[in-house]
Amino acid sequence: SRLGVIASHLSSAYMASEKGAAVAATPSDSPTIFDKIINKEIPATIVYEDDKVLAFRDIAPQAPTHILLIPKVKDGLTGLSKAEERHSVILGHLLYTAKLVAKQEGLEDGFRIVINDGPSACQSVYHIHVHLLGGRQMNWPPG
Ligand code: TR5
Repeated sequence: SRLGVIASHLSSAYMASEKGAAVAATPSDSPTIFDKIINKEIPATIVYEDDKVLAFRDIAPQAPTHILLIPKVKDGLTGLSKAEERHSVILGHLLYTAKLVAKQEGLEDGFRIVINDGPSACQSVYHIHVHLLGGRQMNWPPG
């Protein structure tokens, strides 16, 4: 089942975090749950797709609109901290796509982009992803 897939992934890759509800994972370049979403092995609500990026709704939304944008080919980009100059094009494409999806979602009044990197930021999936959040007033500073 979908929940079973998620649960087995959680038990193998996740650990409890001192920040309570948030979970962090051990950094690794192993395949992640996002590869299964890219390969359509597990379902996701895809809102945008092209040959390079996939955008789908976060399973645990933190705002009325909460979408993740990921590169279809990870190419070592477990997180932004692993970026090399060759990744500049895909990184730009992810951000430009986030703008397109924000418009598609009707976020005319604003939106927030988040990239969590590493344990201190509570990154939980080591396949780089851009969070697109909107549909409510976002607060600052973030948690
Ligand atoms: O914490 P970071 O920044 O690494 O963000 C990872 C995000 O992936 C979290 O917001 C999770 O809620 C989200 N996530 C995790 C799973 C998942 C998902 N979004 C959509 N579908 C998902 N599936 C099927 N399984 C997950 N384990």
